[in-house]
Amino acid sequence: MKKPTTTTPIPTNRIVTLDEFIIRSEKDFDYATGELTGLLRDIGVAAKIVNREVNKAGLVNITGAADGAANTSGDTQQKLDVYANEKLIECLQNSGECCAIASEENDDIQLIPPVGSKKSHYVVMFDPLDGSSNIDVNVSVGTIFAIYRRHSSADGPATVDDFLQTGLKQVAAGYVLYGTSTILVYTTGRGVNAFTLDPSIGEFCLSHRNMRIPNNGKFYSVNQGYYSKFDLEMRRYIDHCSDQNYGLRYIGSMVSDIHRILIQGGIFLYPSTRKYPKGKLRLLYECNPLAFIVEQAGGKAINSQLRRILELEPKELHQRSTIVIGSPDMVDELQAFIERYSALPL
Ligand code: AHM
Ligand code: MG
Repeated sequence: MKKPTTTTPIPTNRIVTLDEFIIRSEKDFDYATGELTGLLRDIGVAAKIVNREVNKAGLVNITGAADGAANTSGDTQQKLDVYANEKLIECLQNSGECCAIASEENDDIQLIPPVGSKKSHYVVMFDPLDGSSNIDVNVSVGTIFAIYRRHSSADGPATVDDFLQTGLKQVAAGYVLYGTSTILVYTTGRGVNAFTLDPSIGEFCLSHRNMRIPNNGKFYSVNQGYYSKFDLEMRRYIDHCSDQNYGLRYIGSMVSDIHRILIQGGIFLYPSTRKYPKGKLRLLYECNPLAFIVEQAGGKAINSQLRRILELEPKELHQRSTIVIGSPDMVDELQAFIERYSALPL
């Protein structure tokens, strides 16, 4: 829970590492027991380990599909998906700051054994390597995470219900983009800050303070190959983007597309298709954390029925959702197309 007013002065005249930033921000939280701080640090460590392996992909035998593996959504698991999943779980286990995790790569929640007498109040959800079909061709991938305070008593084991909370209940969310540089972006509901990994010192250093998404942009981001499978309102909006000479940018790795939109403005859509009538992206692992970050930066995120992503009630761990996310004016513009052309009652 956040205190209403506190702001923590963060130095502007010298390097601020992720650890220092997290510790300085800790007193903004009522509970401030250090649990959340510890969790964010654990995730930072896991990100460095995954980054090291992603950078070596191609040199060591870690590209390609994992042997016979498919995740619960039926997607082929890459070796690096499995590696990143294991490393995140390992790092979160070490400190005992989290009592359970749910991963896009696992069917069910996984309980984390307590460390000593520590009682943890947090659960963590993540997509360990988003856009992993891009690894073999050296295109950016990312890790996405969301942290929630559990509903259930800290005296017993966590339950699935601890994970089935609306995105509004997120205590923190973030992503790590393994791109031309590696950058960790996160929010605890007090704005969005980004930390670029300086490989020479092995530290994430504050590089983008209080990120604000531009109100408008010149790029739209959608898999236009599915154009004929989209509903009329989406096709009309895409036609409109083309009429307006908006540029099309689609990396196939949502973290990368969202990162560009955070910095340059724009809109990202993944509407329903015949293959994915409810949308492809997962509400808990992808849509909610990215919606929290984008909203914190001044953007908007809704589904194709014009419902705010963060207010959707999850019914199951691997639930999918349609999504429209990005610069506020562009999301409003698309909303007008949905209101005008949708055949479904809104
Ligand atoms: P993944 O979590 O299995 O990697 O799938 C999610 C990814 C997103 O990063 C990306 O935006 C989307 O799937 C691309 O899907 P498509 O190839 O259907 O456009
Ligand atoms: Mg993903």
